[in-house]
Amino acid sequence: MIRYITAGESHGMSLTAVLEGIPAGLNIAEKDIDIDLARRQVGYGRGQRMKIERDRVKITSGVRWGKTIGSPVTLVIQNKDWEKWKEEMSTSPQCEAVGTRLTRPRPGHADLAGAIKYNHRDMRNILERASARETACRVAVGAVVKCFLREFCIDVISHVREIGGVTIDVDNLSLEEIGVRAEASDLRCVDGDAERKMRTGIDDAKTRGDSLGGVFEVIITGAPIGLGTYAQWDRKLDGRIAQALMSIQAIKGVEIGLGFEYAMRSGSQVHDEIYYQSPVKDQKEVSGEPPEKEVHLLARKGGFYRKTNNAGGIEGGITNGEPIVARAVMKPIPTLPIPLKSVDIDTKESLGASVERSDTCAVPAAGVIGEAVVAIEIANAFLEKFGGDSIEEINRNYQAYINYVNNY
Ligand code: EPS
Repeated sequence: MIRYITAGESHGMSLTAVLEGIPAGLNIAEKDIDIDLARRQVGYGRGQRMKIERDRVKITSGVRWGKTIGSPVTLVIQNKDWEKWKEEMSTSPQCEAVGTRLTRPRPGHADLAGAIKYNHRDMRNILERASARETACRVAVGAVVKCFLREFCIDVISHVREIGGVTIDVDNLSLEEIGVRAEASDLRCVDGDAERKMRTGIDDAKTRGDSLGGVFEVIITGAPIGLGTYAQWDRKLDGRIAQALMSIQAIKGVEIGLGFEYAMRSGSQVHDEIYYQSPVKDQKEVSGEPPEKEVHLLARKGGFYRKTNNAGGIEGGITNGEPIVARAVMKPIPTLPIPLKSVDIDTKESLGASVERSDTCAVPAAGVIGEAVVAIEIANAFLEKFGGDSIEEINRNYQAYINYVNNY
């Protein structure tokens, strides 16, 4: 099983993730991770911080000569802005005298509840860790995990469906087209008209000193039938995906497949009917040669399939072989240039909340973070089923299963 923890404050020296359970023999390079770190940084509506940072990872353990060796992988991302925050964020008690305190909690942020919980009189102790900057670590972890999934032809894409009430209005795009269009748009939006309106909405919000939220969608292709299980509540894959997405800063709701729209339709209108087509037999399987990657693809070209995917690829907590589709809603960022009412925790006076530098809208970035956290859940379900200590061992287990499914 893959597990990881992250550490680091938004304006601290660096962010660190320690990742355990990545099998040996996976090709991994810092540049593979940097690509996703850069994708997390773009997005129309982001603030000044993203102009300061050029997030780059340093792998400091677990990889030798370009391959994982089975020991914990440590990923470190330096915060460039740290130079300006050296004293404010110093670990030394001497700097407390020159530091400033934040005493007006922002509605919608962890500030007040966190300060009371941890007995802090300075909101900075809360916001530095509650900040979405931590998600750079999760994207780095996710990038490693995506390399693992790609070994088995499992791919992850995301796109933005809605920002500030403007929703995309395009039907019948292939998954490939969704991926291509999302990457070409700085709002990660596949619909040009909606994108223009979203942009205007973000500009207006910025002018008003306000912020906007929205909805993104993560799609996983190539996952085989049978990941996750109905047998125990905490092993249901949809539940695990929901938890992972909900753990992203500012996420307030998650849907799988049709999601909340199920409430508006009857059973006969929503359940994905089952069809069958003989799987294409692979020559290598017949001849007993070690199968190659193409075999995974062949396995999905035939067998049981659906013409619709309202279930979002998961039934009873188990993948059914269709693409996995999960959506999440992000609330508007709580740091507002024109602040909402708050109370000073020292004087108990009613005053505007404290204002920190922030983004107007970070929904496109949240989509990239969504890719990472969902990828981690899929990889874990995959390892549960096909687990081994090296890529070769997992591949053998996986191939045996695919051959079995093809003959089912
Ligand atoms: C973020 C870094 C932060 C914010 C934002 C996301 O940088 P700073 O606080 O220095 O401007 O831009 O953080 C928040 C949304 C938040 O609530 O703190 C990042 O790297 O994604």
